Amino acid sequence: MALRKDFLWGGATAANQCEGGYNKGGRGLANVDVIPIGKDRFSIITGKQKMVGFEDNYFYPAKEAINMYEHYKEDIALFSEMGFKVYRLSIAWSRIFPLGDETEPNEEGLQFYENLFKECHKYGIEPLVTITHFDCPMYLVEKYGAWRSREMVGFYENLCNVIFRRYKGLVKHWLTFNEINVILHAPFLKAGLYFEKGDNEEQIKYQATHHELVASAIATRIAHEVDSENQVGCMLAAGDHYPYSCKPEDVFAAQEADRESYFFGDVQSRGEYPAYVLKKLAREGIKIQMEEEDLALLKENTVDFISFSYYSSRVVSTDPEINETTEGNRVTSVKNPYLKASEWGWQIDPLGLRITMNSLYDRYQKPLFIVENGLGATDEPDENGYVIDDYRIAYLAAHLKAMKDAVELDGVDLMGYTSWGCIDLVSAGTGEMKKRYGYIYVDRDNEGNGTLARSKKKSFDWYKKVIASNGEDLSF
Ligand code: P53
Repeated sequence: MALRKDFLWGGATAANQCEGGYNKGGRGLANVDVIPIGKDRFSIITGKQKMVGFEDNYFYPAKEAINMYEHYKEDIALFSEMGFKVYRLSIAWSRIFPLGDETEPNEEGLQFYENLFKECHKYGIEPLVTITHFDCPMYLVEKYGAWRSREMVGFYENLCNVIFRRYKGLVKHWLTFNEINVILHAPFLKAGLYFEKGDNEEQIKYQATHHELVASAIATRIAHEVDSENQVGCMLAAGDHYPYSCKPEDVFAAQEADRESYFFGDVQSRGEYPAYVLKKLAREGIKIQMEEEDLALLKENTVDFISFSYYSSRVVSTDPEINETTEGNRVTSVKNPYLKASEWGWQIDPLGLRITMNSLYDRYQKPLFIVENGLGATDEPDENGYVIDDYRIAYLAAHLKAMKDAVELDGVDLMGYTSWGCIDLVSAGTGEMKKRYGYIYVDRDNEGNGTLARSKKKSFDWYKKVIASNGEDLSF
């Protein structure tokens, strides 16, 4: 069994990392706008340091990003030249509802995405839309404490009602929350949560999680009601945990670490809080406030497919001597001595993708969709401005090979693959432009200098050939 004939090849971006135009078209301020590059970024992302507006002496890369707000036609034309069948992007909530709690949406914001989706369809590209990719209107953060408040469910429901109706016929594939499990590790970036002295962080994070899970189920319900063609996916930051050794304690620790993420997928796909989470919450004294209808909502509105990001596997050890860590995807992992790492310390493990796909498919028995994967690297354009990114091609080719193995040899049902940052954009983790993932180079640096000119890298033509051959030809 080869890849599906209608396999959805493409690339992925997120509004806050590429659009810019933070104050254009009536857009309101969002949490993602006020996260600067630099040494305070991590404490702001994690909600330990409060940043509610722009302060002097900081640079905020999302304000302009790569200005896709004004360049989207040119960018989509380039995606089409590569043969994209799908383009994953996210809607900036505060373009549609600038404050978040209005009853009437902002027409200019709605029109922007309508134009963008129509531009995709001009080339036969299906938009795959993430409803929220880390963003939350800043007004909701300040007035309601963002997702810690139950009222968020209603505001999100309004957003969904508006966009599902407006974009009916233009969008069929939806993801409710990007990397929903990242709320535990990057609560301000992911869900607009910051903490005051004396806050019970775990309590707040799990309560906010419950609100997002309920909101996700409601979104799924509305999507199906509005258009029976709509398919809704959950979106998990994935990457299996390996035990460092075969010591049973290590194996158990790895299982527990996996469950921290599975919890979200379990609720969204199976429709129930799993027993291991209920036990953990009770043990830790975390009490989730639920409304009467919540459990039925979760049960009756499970997702149609499972989407995930995969950059790396992770390693767990219970041995205090084994403590050499790596800077892996925000959640530090013990270093895997068998793997090499990227310049940013993310360990490179193509077989881990196949392993992760098998774990997810065994667990949920629903079609999978890889919606993020790729290598963040420094690119050095040559004298003609051309980037020969063989390192990126090697990473992608190895991962695509592993992906095909999971499909062809293991029988995993896979809908598509969108590589992350198909055009260079701002890094979510570090705020850098220098950490590039694209097939398309964008002339902009960490300080915001550059012409924003787009140019094709070597990987552009390679990916075009991969898509044209439906993944048969990975050579370079
Ligand atoms: P950057 C945490 C864990 C795994 C992936 O990351 C993560 C994060 C948050 O940083 O981010 C996802 O840009 C995310 C994208 C992000 C991409 O991975 O730090 O969905 O927004 O850009 C890559 O290299």
